[in-house]
Amino acid sequence: MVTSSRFTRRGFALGALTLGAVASKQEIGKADEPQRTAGFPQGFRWGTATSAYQIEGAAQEEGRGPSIWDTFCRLPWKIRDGTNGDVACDHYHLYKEDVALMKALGVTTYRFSIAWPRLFPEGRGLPDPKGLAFYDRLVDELLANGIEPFATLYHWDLPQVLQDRGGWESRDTAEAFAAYAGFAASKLSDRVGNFFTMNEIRTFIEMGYGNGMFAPGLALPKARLNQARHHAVLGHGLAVQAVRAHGRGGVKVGMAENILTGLPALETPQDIRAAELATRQMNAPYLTVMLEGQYTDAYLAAAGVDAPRFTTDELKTISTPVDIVGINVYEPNAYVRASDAAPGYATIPLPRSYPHMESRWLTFGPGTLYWAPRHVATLWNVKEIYITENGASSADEPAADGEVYDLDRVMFLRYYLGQLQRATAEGVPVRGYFAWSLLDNFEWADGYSTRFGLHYVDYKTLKRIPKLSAAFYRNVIARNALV
Ligand code: GCO
Repeated sequence: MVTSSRFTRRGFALGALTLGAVASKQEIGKADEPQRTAGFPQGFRWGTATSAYQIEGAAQEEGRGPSIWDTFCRLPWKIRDGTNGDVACDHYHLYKEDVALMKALGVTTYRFSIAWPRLFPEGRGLPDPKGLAFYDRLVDELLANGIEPFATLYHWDLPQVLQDRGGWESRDTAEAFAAYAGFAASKLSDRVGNFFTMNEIRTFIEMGYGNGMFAPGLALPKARLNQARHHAVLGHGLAVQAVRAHGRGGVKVGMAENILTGLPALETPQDIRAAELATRQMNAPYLTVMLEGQYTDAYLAAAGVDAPRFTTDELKTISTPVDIVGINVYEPNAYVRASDAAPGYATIPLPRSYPHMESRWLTFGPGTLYWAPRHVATLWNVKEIYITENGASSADEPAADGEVYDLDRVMFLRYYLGQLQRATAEGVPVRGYFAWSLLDNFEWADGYSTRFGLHYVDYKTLKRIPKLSAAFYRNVIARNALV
């Protein structure tokens, strides 16, 4: 039920693409006619997203402790190109330049992550003031440029010392995470108004503890895997409470989760209901338990004797009400049709010819960016949704003139954003969108071989080059609309 391979981790969509404005035959070619636009709500937040290990570099600097990714990258055959995040984009030193790139794009928000091992090299105990100082500088630079910071507290860089004591298999890790989260909120929430606890619990658990493709590289038996899932969502709930207890009044907090999205094969009421049911089940140990406070019966029945051990109190903690729900939206995960047989839906297979982006797992499904937030609003009555990540990999290379013409990424963004526009026009409460990513960066087990940036990074010189997609995105932001 829960997919764990990188290729299927996130599906496909052939749904009607309503781009708001489609030129009729007679209109085509009349260049002097005013352009039609498909607008976004006033005050819609446009941003970009990154994460600490993927861009910062400076891995040994200023007291930072090692994380599980530092360790994992040194194991043979784990990273496709044998690289690691020691230098990455060197954002730690070049952050001012990167904020200038954001300013040139015109974004009003930026989602970054804080490296837990910079603040607590030992995972817990005494914080390292030097680690915090970097985020102080970054936040101040963002604010000085009129960019609102959104901070993610955990984007997979667990302090190695905590992994040595069991990592997410241990309940203590959830407690340590909450202590760190409370500390970070106490120091930064005077300037950072929105916190995401964890990025994609599904991915770091399924890939890190389920199939071993990500740090810490474990492939646990089912019962232990289910327990690790449970401790991670528990850590989220404890951290929500800690951010509220130690942050300034009014601070907003939620999760940034990798939702698995079911798309209706046809947009009939029956298939739409089936897609909702499928989405609720596919997210049972993650978003569903975090937003409902219970594991679904189907999840527990499928887990059987391997089900996680939990208490009612823990379920309450896990589902501590959140202010914001962030969803990372990439590929469609299942196309579903209504079915009379339990569970009320049937998944239909993708045709072999179905298109994908440079990453094979990233099948092209613009409708995902409509259905994912719509399901979140319908299933769980969420009032403030953010698209915390959306973007595409492309085989980028500078052309002879030095420019990077990422036409496939431009196409991806145009069609996906068209579907997001459809959602907002229908009243789905999406408040903002963070493009993944500002820069090409360390793409986990793919190393630097896969590029997701709006800006090309030449890893020899660390020079950043805005791609065609950056110009496309800048226009969308400037007009708050798709043209
Ligand atoms: C993830 C992370 C990002 C990735 C991005 C592209 O979902 O894996 O949040 O760190 O780089 O999603 O794969």
